[in-house]
Amino acid sequence: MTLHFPKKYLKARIVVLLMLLLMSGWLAAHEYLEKNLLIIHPWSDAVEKGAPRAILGLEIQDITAIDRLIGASTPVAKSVSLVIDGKTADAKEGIALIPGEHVVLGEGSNHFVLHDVLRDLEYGQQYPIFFVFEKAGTVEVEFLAGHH
Ligand SMILES: [Cu+2]
Repeated sequence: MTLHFPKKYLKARIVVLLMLLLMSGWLAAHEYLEKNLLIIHPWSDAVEKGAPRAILGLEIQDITAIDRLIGASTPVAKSVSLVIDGKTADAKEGIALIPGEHVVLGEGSNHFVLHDVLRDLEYGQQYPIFFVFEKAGTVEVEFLAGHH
């Protein structure tokens, strides 16, 4: 492979690469370790106050005991529902958490929906959310608006 970039851009390219590395480290740090699972990077759509809905996703990893994610609530939305297989789920149904599995919730798969958003969810800002697990109980974390 031959690089055709003039030398004067080399420094700028290195700076950009270092910045990307730092940013990825910072984003990876948005995790919450609970006793039997790791909650990774909860996020939502960035929407304005009054939006009827915003999708909310997260990942769950390092599951060491069978559990079930059965709901969520947040002070920034009137209600939160869980969508499983494209349908609003019964709270008891929830999402099974099996040891060794890596669960990804988000657009195009199972996810949460915030209904009637009560304030602007600004890109890059974090807001509180309570996830409810059958065994782990209620866990308060923060989700990031606008970053998927
Ligand atoms: Cu994150």
